[in-house]
Amino acid sequence: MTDLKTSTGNGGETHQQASGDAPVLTTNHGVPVSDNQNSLRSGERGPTLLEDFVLREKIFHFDHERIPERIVHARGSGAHGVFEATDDISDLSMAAVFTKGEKTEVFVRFSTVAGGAGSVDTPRDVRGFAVKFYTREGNWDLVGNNIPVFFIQDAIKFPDLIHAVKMEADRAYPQAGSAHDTFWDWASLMPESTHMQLWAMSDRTLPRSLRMMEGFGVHTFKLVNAEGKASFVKFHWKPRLGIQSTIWDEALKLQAADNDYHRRDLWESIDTGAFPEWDLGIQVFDQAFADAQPYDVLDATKLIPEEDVPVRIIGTMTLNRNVDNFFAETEQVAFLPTNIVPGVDFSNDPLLQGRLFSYLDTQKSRLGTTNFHQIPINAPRCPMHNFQRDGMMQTQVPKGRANYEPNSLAAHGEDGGPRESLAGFATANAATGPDEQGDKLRIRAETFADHYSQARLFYRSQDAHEQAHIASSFVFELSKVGVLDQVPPRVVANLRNVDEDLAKRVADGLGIDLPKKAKAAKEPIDMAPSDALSIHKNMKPTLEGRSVGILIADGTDAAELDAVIKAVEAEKARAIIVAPKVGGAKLSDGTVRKADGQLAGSPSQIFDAVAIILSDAGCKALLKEGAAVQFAMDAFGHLKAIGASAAAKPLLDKAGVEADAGVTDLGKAFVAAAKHRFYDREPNVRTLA
Ligand code: HDD
Repeated sequence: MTDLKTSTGNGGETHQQASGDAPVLTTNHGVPVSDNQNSLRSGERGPTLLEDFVLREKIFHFDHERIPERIVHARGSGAHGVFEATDDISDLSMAAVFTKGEKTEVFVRFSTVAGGAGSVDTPRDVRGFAVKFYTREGNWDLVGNNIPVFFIQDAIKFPDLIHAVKMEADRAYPQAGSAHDTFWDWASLMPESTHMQLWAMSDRTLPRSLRMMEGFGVHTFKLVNAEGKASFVKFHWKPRLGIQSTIWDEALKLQAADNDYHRRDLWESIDTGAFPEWDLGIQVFDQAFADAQPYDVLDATKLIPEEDVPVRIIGTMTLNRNVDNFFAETEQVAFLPTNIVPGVDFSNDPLLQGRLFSYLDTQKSRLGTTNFHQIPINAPRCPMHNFQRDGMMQTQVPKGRANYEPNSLAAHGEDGGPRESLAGFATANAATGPDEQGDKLRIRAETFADHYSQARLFYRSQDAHEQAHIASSFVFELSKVGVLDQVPPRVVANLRNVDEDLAKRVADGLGIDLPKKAKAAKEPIDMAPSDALSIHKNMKPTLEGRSVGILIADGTDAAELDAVIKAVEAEKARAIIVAPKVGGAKLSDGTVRKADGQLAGSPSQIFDAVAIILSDAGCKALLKEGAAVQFAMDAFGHLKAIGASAAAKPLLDKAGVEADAGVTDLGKAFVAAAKHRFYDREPNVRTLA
């Protein structure tokens, strides 16, 4: 128990002196500190003394608190958890992490890509989905995204992509978004980025919650079994809560309402015991399948339709513990695609091959030392021995003389250090087919030349609402291209190879003539649409893990309110009371009900559905409250269910809420409606491209 005696100094400041079990405040070198409020000075009003090591150490350490932020994925949120293997795949991989029933500690970091560490959570952006498995055979890092393909085919283009998408070099804006000249200038000149452009312009880049995103390893990897037999594999994370996204206007308003919307949502879910879960799935295939496809499985701009190779679920990941310290864990965690374990191997994907250099290199720059693997969040949980020594910030104290190998020190009774094990070899030698060898060339295989067929596949697999969102996003983003008039037509010229209707809608939305179709390096083909690529076709009608905002005011019927709260909580959702004053509202039965949020700071975009429970007098008062009108108007505009008491009707009318399947009374119909979004409403509330 902390036991502090408090006294007041001359300046009125508080001194808290340790007694009992409270630890003594010390310097970094363990010297007790008697006064943490006043620096050492000569006389009461004299100069501060250079010898004040307490002051100097404190300021010195503070001055160096920041480390370089990640060049990409700087804004992130992390959590601890466990992965449990649920299926026996020993015929495919010898990795211990996949042994049925094996539980492996994990750390996950989700991120946006383009923004700085202090940027907001909800811009239109790809999300990073990086998982570190602390397996008993060493760390395996699956460093993926929430989109299964990437913008480029070869890592040599990565610096150009990132320079183009991040804030522009001279003016240092915009922060965290692709809607600007340099990104679209670059993208319009890189037809290979077209498929990922389509994903980026879809609602995939507007996740409702980090807990409701899919994750993908993106590249083709290999699984290797104990006999050294290799199979190709793609990794998928499937969220148990279903995939769900917001819509653009909602995401924009979320930025204003809560910069930390996703970070807070992740933290609070774990904190309240609603642990986020994902199933890990694999698509496994062999060289013969790969050879038969119209795309190259080593090309990271391509996916393998789940209808062609079904996803087999092999385990479940549960995030069950928030970090104790953001910097020590989430900021210092270092993910390395080079971290693989026996039983998992790389493919020759040229994007993956380039990543294998970049991540190790960047950690030295970020964390300052080659010994970053000793930082607790990065350290393997299994024993680790080798002959690497010294370096900055070395924290280990290896004993004896064995810092080289081979050695014969053991013959003299000394510790000779660790030795090689064949356990590591089957992985390194595994091949799926004849190794590709040949002349040294800077060249890309002809099988990488088709840049449009899968973009078309993606677009044509979406429902009509999703297609409208994609077309409208292109219009929005290209409308933000300033002086580079040549860029929007160039994007549309590419889109003509994807889908003529899409190109027309974008050109029309921009108010430009349809440009000549861009010349395709290889003519696209029509692939069979894949339902797995649509969010809407895979949404789960559920309230689990969601939240319902309940707007009340003085006079709200207490029984009606309690019934809604009960019904919402029965669905494993959170009921959050919003009132004009955070102290609460006086209900019909005379009791005062405290609010979870004040109306002005709790707009409806932060909820999945809203209930508006007002008395006649309460409604009358709220009619003059812009935030209340906006609450209903935005819930309607963001296609959410609205359950309202009869007396709330004037507020709904003022907000322009029209009767439809999503506007209900407060009974069972409301909870049933709250499990859905009402996309059919959208043409009534906004014009889409
Ligand atoms: Fe990367 C970070 C995902 C291509 C270079 N990347 C980073 C993170 C994720 C990804 C999730 C954040 C990890 C964390 O939370 O700390 N990156 C991807 C995916 C890619 C990809 C899915 C393509 C399939 N990346 C890629 C390429 C390169 C990099 C081609 C360089 C050639 N990525 C980096 C990096 C980062 C990084 C500069 C920044 C911070 C870090 O590594 O640790 O090295």
